[in-house]
Amino acid sequence: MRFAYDDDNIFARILRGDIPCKTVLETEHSLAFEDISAQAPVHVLVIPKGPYVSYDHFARDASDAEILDFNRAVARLCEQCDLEDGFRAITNARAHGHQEVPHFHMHLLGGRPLGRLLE
Ligand code: D5M
Repeated sequence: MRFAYDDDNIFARILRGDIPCKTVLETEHSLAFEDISAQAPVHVLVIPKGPYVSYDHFARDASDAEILDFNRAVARLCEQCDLEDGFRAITNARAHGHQEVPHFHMHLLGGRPLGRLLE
């Protein structure tokens, strides 16, 4: 698969500091910030700083250091955002996944019962 990264997407602009975000956590290779249209009391987007379009792009091409950093950031966020009662982690990819922003991001949702996702 060929992944073409669009430098002009909104999360790339957040990473460049061109537009603001409400940062929750920043690490060497990752950034977490509040989703602008929160669906739960906790709704954080976790993104790598590198130019990856989707989860499969990131998992295939990112360095071990970037992948470890991302996953450790998620674990830190679970503590920092008091998600001990549970959470949902979602990542949408491309058209069938209804991905709106073409920079890989993980939605981390929690703070209330989220209901059943799949039957
Ligand atoms: O969802 C993309 C998500 O990104 C959606 O929940 C809104 C959020 N979003 C869009 N623009 C911003 C800004 N500027 N700050 C914070 N959150 C934002 P997906 O469908 O997974 O691509």
